[in-house]
Amino acid sequence: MSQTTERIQFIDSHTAGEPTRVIVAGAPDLGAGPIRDRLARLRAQDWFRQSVILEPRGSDAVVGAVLCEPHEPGCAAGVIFINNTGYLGMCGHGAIGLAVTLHHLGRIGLGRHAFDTPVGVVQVDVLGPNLVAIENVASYRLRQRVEITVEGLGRVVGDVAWGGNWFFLIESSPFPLGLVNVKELTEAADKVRRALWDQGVTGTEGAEIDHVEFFGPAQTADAQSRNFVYCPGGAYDRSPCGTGTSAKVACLAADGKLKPGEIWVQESVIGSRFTASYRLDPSGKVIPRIEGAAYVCTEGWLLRQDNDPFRNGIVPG
Ligand code: PYC
Repeated sequence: MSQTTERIQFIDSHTAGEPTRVIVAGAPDLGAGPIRDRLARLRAQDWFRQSVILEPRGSDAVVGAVLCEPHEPGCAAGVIFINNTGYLGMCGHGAIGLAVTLHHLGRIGLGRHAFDTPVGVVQVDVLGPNLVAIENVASYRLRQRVEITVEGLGRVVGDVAWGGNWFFLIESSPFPLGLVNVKELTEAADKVRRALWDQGVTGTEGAEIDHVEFFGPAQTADAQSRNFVYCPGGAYDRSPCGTGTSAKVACLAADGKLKPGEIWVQESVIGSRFTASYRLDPSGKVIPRIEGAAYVCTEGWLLRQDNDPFRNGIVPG
C-alpha cells in the first residue's frame, strides 16, 4: 500500500529560554485578507496546530509562529502564534524569535521592520543577529487591585492588564521564584486562572484572563523584578514573557512608578531577562518596548505520514 508524507519546514529558536517554532513552509493555504481572518481559517483546521505543537513533534512549552504573507502595507511578515492549547493574539518572545529567524534566513536585515499580527502591527528593531526589540501593541491596565478567593491560597489581590494577551498580575508570589518551585507555582497559577473565571473576573467583552503572573524581588542587582508566567495551556514561560512584561509596564505607568523611556529589567523564573521601557503615543496610550536575545537552534522538516496514528499529535482527551 502506498504511503504519502506531508513535509512542514520549520526553524526552532529560543528567546531567553522560551522556544519558538517558526513554520516556514507547509502550512495550509489561508488565503488573503486581514491576519485575524486567516487566524479564523487556521482555527478551522486545528489539526495543523496540533500536529506541529503537540507531542510527539512538539511539546507543551513550544509556541509556534505560522509565517504568512502580510496584509497590512509595509510589513515584512504576517504571523499567527499558536501553542499547545490554541491561538495567541500576540507573543513577545515569539516575535523576537521570528525576527532572529528571518534574519538567520537572510529575509530581513538589521534595522526596523513591522510584523502583521492578529491584534495589530508590531514594530521590530533587529539590533544584531541575536538581539531584537519589539514595540508591542498599546497596553493598559483594565482593573486595579481586584480581590479574588483562591483554593489553597485564600484572598489574592492582583491587577487585570492587557499586553497583547490578558494577564492577572500578582505582586507577591505564593512561592519563591525559582525553577525548584515550578510545579507549585504552576498549580497555584492554574487555581488563580480558574478562580478568575469562576468569580467573573475577565478582560474586556468577557475575554478569559488566561495568563497569570507572579512577581518577586530580582536576584541580580541591575534588574527590578523577577516573574513567573503561567500560559494558557498550563506551561510556564521560560522567558519573562513579552506580552506579560508589556502588561507589567502598563501597570507601572498607570501607578506613576515608571516614566516614559525609563528602563525596567524583568527577570524570568529561570533568570533570563528582558529590558523594557515604553513611550506614550499621541493619544496617551502606553506603547511598550521589549528587548531580548534569541538564538536559532534547530531547523528541519516535520513529517506527517498518512498512516501515522499520531500525525495530528497526541491530543488531550
Ligand atoms: O512572550 O508574549 C510572550 C509569550 C506569551 C506566551 C508565551 N510567551
